[in-house]
Amino acid sequence: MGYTLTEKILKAHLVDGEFVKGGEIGIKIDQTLTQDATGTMAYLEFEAMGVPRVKTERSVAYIDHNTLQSGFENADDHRFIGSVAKKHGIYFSRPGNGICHQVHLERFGIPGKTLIGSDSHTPTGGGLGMIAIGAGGLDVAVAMGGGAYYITYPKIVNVKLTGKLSPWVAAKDVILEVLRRMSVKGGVGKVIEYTGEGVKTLSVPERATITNMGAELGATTSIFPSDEITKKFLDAQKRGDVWTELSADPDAQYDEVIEINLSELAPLAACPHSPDNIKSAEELKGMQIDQVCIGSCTNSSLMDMMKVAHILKGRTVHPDVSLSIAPGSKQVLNMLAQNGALAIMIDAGARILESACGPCIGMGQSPNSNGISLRTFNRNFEGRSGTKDGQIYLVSPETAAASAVAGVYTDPTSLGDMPAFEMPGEFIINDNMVVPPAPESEMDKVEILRGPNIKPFPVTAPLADSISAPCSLKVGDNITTDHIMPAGAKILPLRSNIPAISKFCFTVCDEDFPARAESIGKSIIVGGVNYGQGSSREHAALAPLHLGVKAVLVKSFARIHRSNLINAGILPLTFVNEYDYDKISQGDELALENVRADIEAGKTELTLKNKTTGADIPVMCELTGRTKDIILAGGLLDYTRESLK
Ligand code: MIC
Ligand code: SF4
Repeated sequence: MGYTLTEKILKAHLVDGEFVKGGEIGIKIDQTLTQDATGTMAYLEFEAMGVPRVKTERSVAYIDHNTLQSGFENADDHRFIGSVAKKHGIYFSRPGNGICHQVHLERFGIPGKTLIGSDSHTPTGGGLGMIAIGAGGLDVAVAMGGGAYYITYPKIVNVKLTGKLSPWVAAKDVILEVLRRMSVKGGVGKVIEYTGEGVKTLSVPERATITNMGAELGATTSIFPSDEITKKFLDAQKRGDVWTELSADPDAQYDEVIEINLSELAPLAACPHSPDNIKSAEELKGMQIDQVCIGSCTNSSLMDMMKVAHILKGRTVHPDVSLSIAPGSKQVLNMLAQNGALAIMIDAGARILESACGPCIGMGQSPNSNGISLRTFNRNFEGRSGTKDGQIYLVSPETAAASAVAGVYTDPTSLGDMPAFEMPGEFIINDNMVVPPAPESEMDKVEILRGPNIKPFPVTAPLADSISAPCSLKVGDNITTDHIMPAGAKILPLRSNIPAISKFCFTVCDEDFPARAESIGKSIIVGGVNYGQGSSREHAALAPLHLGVKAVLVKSFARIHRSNLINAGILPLTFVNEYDYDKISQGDELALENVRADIEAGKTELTLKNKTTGADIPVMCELTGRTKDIILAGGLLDYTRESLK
């Protein structure tokens, strides 16, 4: 029996465990990336581990999220990350160089390699044929130190592409179609592997749009084969030497198969407030809009921008619409400047933003009250834009540009003939904004520059013998990390200060939660299905940790958030019977007697007592050998420190 591409790469990197579906495996990590909003914490953790130089083939620290410097905090973080990078052997992509995933695809990604990044959209690298996975900062710190990265051995879903996209239908519409079919939790525990004749019709940046937004399926990652088109892209980046041909064996076995005929797709949009709330252009056309934002790690490649410029050429942004455009990298922006496309955008009235995440993470450009905003981004969770009642629709760059001009949601296929957009044979290469690390012989001379906002990692403690604590918060289904630990221009500067950022924890759902949890001291959170979907931010675990949360009991978890809870030493529990969710109310006194001894003994089904109602509730605590030890030690940092002793 042949192998899937995922299996081939995982097999070549396997350092622990066996290939049993649902079992835990450890893989060697070749490359890591961090961004600044998760990076400060990741590097504090790396420092705490005491490893002098990174042991990966390539580690890159990007500055792209916290680029609005409305106080000293973000600038201090940039400086801290730059100095840590220089000392410990990490390449430093300076602010202005672009969004981590776009730049990594252009300049560093290599087919067949493994990459983990402290950002959930790291799977963008799957567009080049990498196994690229989003992870918490601590996991990235461990990988930089040479440790393996652990995942559940995934189910592998084959998305077979046939046909060819029609004019003005985009790669974004492909992933929106996959989201329509699979939902935001349909990918949990799975890798999505794209195959079929249709693959050959998609460029690397188009493939990367699809693997990028595979994060919204909850998938571990997504991957495309590495073929002649990959070679062409790498050649144009003057990196053809790193290319290897990679694909699944013809007789590879998949756990699930989904077929998509690209020729049959039409433009789609994800409606508020979930990336799987899909409607067709037909249903939305004519809807009045207030804002259009083009950019983000999903849709900011040169070809995306060239299509936008073509649509804007000789036109003016509608008077009722504000259009902003953030090209994904310095390379893209530079090429747009040199080929004249930037002038076309400026002429049309677009507000050009720096190459960074920007509005995607609420760093500016929040829409007006109740404003309707079309965005080429990947997430439209409630409040993420910075406007609580903002109505965010996720669309392709083609739909975004056509609508910006018309002032209403517009089906781009109404634009008529589409010219052939050819990727350049050579991109402009200038890596002058990537600072290489100091040589090892000089690392001692590098001073680490810490600002006053950078506070140490929160205090952890080994798992207690028993937990007796009230339910401080009960929430529903599909709680995102943007609910747990909101982002945006006001809160993001506090990413290196856990006590300060904790004051905003869960405030989207309940403004009183932080004060209540802190005054209770120890507590348990209860939630529904797919709890913690979205971002990799470990702050969504570290803030609850700071506020005294000892366990989170839900119907089901999203992958990265569950790992982050374990890494923070917070017990992840699931209901054995989902209907028991109704047997707990906020404020109920809950108890897990002898929980430490039970977990030590390898028990996976525990009994949670609701002392207020008297109900005994069976709960699952599925921890494997390693995750069990992490929880017992009080988190990954303590566990790693112990194992390094
Ligand atoms: C996001 O898109 O939600 C972010 C901001 O990039 C996060 C990381 C973070 O919260 O810092 C992610 O996707 O992991
Ligand atoms: Fe940045 Fe948005 Fe991409 Fe997250 S999803 S990395 S905030 S551009």
